[in-house]
Amino acid sequence: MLDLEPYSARLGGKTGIYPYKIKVDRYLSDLRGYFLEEQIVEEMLSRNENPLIYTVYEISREFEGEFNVGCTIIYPGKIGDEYYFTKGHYHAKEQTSEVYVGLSGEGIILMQNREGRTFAEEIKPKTVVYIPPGFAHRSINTGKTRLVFLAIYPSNSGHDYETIMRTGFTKIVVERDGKPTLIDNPKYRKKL
Ligand code: S6P
Ligand code: ZN
Repeated sequence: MLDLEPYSARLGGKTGIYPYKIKVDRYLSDLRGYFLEEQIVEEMLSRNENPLIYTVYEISREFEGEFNVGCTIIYPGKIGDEYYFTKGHYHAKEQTSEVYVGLSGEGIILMQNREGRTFAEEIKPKTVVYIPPGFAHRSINTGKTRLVFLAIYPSNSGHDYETIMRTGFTKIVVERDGKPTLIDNPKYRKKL
């Protein structure tokens, strides 16, 4: 039996969780090719405008059977009409699921499986979103403040970013008449 030790961490504050082990910042330049309006992204980057889109603070674990706990903070903002979002990924180990817990702000979790079956759930404080095995997931900040949520998932899940980078999600979330609206993604490509 492994001799592991319990820990506790505090939620809230600037980092969303503290203490944490790993911090990952994702800037606009890391999301090249992800937004619908690619030309806006390229113009911004050519002006050396490279906003921070989201940060993940994580307590990762080593062994199978353990859970990673990560806190994601997506900053408010849009590229054109499209709200800031995370890259989105499948878990490399398809059988693994994940639980998100909303801490502050408001947003949407987009989920889709490899057949293109798509779901969208709201994420906000006091909301839990369950992501079943086999579903890619992306989080979108549709509010005017930071969207902060906790993710709890098996330490051996792994991440497949490549598929979503290539196909995109079937839906995107844009502002229409001042409200977040789900529309078909004109750039979605069915996996070959
Ligand atoms: C990990 C979990 C989250 C995301 C985070 C950033 O399985 O789903 O911690 O890593 O929200 O999203 P992404 O798509 O850049 O990993
Ligand atoms: Zn995940």
